Formats: sequence, structure tokens, C-alpha cells
Amino acid sequence: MKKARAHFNIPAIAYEGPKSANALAFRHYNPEEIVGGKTMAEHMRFSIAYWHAFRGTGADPFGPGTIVRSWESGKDPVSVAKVRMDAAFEFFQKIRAPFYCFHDRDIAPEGSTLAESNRNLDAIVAHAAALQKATGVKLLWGTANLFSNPRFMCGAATNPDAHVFAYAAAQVKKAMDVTKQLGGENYVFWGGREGYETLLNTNLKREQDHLAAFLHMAVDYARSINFKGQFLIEPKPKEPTKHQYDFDVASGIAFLRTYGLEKYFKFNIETNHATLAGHTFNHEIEVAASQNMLGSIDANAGDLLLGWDTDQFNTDVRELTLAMISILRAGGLGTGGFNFDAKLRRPSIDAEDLFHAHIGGMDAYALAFKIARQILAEGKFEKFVADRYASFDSGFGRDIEMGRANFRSLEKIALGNLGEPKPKSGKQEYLENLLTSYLHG
Ligand code: XUL
Ligand code: CO
Repeated sequence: MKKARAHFNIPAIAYEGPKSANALAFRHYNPEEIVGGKTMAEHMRFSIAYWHAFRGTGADPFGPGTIVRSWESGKDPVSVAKVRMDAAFEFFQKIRAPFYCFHDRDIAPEGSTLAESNRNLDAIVAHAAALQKATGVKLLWGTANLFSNPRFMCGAATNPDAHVFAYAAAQVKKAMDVTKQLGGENYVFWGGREGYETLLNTNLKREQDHLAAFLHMAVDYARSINFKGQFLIEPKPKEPTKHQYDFDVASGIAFLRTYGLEKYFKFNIETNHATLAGHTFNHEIEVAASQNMLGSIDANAGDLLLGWDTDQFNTDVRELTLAMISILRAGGLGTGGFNFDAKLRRPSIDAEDLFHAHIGGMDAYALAFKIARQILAEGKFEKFVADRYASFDSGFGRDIEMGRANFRSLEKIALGNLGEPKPKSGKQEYLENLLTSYLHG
């Protein structure tokens, strides 16, 4: 493949250490550094979200885009998509991200028929395959955009019109084909419009049944083409729909179990979706990990004062350290990674801003990873929690956990000579101070 011309007037980002004053350098993320027998690049598995980094324009409901990129000109949309992809791969390499993620319609323009859209996709996927080969950048996950086109205004798999369901099925079939073709390690289902606006026009039971039928078809199709990537559900409570069926991890687990799908799915947890559901990021990770269903992370943050999906880069090391403790304790993300589903603010119009944004996110995650490893190695929180539940390690506590106790046996104990249970402090403030000491010394 011929050497493409450079689109960014910025060199590859180097690690310069915490004391560096260079804003275009990593201070904490050193991709080559070996930690616990693996490189930091292997631990973090950072991924760039194509839709924000290369399709984001800064448009919002009150005004058009502000961000103009040099490669976005030309009449033929497929040719523009190829040049855009050249720029994207240049960025992936310069920012030292080993992975990227896309929706089908991010990478290739939608045609006037589904067949034409598929042809456009094939042309771009061939280009992506060549770029992946030339650069070594890999596909973390693919997905289908089943929410932008007006045909999906009332949902895709939960649309009241079976024709739209069929269209969505055909689109996901193709998106899975190309994800497999590009070696995608996961496939994501985010149901942006799989919910409802008003129950006055909605049969909730039928819609949930249809969504489950759709996911079963996806599982069957993956098996038929021998696609081995992990399926991931990305929960979000609302926006764009008022109520979304995959509200949060807990309701996702209930849904998957209700319909016999739990073996095939894990969760892609997004920070801003967690907070929209009224949870912390850490909570959602713990709920998924508790059922061995932690899959991947969409790394971003919301603005808690705004309460909508602002998709900002996360630089809150405290929040990320808590998340990392849970992720590491769960044994990591497996085939998942940290995908920056985050966008530049509307006035951040320079190409350089794309670098600052990702450097900040990567450094914050790398720092949190290291602090979390230290916290786990010292084991102070682990010991505190283990001691707190120690009464279940032996005696009648153990019997409760082993299913050997019942109301009669426990009544005997409660009426016996133990007296009143002795209250013990939860020591929250002590633990918060301990956390601060790891973060700030
Ligand atoms: C929307 C969102 C999506 C998914 C992929 O809130 O997070 O971009 O990550 O469809
Ligand atoms: Co997301």
C-alpha cells in the first residue's frame, strides 16, 4: 500500500513521564512499560470511537457543526470516506491506540437502497482491512447504527412495523459480516431507540419479545458464520428514547435471563449511561462483574449538572480508580477494552484538540490503573471488607451461605444466649481518607 500523505501536523505522541511540561506527550501512559508481565498497551486496550473522533462535527440541537476537517471535501462520498479513514488510521497510530470501534454508517455512507449501502460498506471495509494490515491497528468492536435514519424513529427490533424489524435484521447481519471480516473482537448492541416515548401507543410486552427474538437471531447467525466475537449489550436508560428497555446492567441481566440469552452476552458499560441511570460507574461495573458479565468499557463522563449524555473525556482519577479496582478484581476485561466514546466540546475545533482530549483520557486511565493495582496489592480495603463479613465464614453464618440454615434454626440462635447483635462501625470516612491517601499521598 502506498504511503498516504499526513493529515495531522503533529508527531506521534511519546511518553515523557509525570514531570513533562509538553502538552502533547503522555505523562502516565507508557504503552511499552511492562506491568505485571504485560505491556500497558496490552492492559489498557485503548480504542478510538470512529463516530465521535471522525464523524463528530460539534453540531448540537441548537446549531450546526463547528469542526471542519481538511479531508472532508470532495463530491463522491465513498472517496471522501476513504480519505477520512486514512486520516483516522494516522490518528490511531499517532495517539498509540491499538484499537478502534465503528458503526456501519460511520465508516461508509448510506446509499439510497440497502443494497447500495452494503456495496459502499464493502468498498470501505476493503480499505479498512488494508489499513489494519499496514498499521497493526485492530477492531475492538463493530455495531450497526439503528437509530439515525428516520426509518428507525420508532425503534429497530422494537418497531411496531415488521418491515422495519426485517430491515434492521438485514443491517445487523451485514454489520456482523464485516465485523468478522475485520477481525472484530466483540459486537455491540446499543438500542438507542429500543424503548418508547408513550405507553399510549406501545405494547411493551410485544416489543420486549421482539427485541429478544432479534437477539436470538443474532446469536444464531453468529454461530452460522462462525463469528467468535463476544456479544455486548450497552445499557442506557434514556436518550434518545424517553424509556429504554436496556435501562442499566441490572435490568439488562433480568432481560437476558428472562429470554434465555444470558450465556451469549456480556455488558459494555458506559460511564455517562451509568450516571444517567442514577448509578455510579463503579456500581454498574460491580453489578456486571458479580454475574461474570463484565465485557468492555465505553470510557467517557457526563456533566452531572446537565443530566444528559455529554460524552466528555474522563479526567476524574478518583472515579476511574474506583472503577479500575472493580475491573481488576474481576480479572480484567478479556476481549474488551477502553473505548473513548467521548467527543470534543463544540468550541474545540483544532485537530490538536483531538490529541489533547485522548491524551487526557489515556493518562487518567493509566494513572488510575496503577493506583488501583497498588491498592489491591496492599489489600487494605479487601481486608476491611473481608473482616466486615467474617461472621459468615464459620458457624451459623456459614450455614446460611451454604443453604443449611432455615427460619427455625436461626430462631433458636436468636432466642439463645447471644444477646443483642453488637453494632459495628462501617468506617466510611476512614475508608474515604484511605482512598485519598492513595490518590494524593
Ligand atoms: C450512545 C452510545 C453509542 C454506542 C454505540 O449513547 O453510547 O455510541 O456506544 O452504538
Ligand atoms: Co457508548
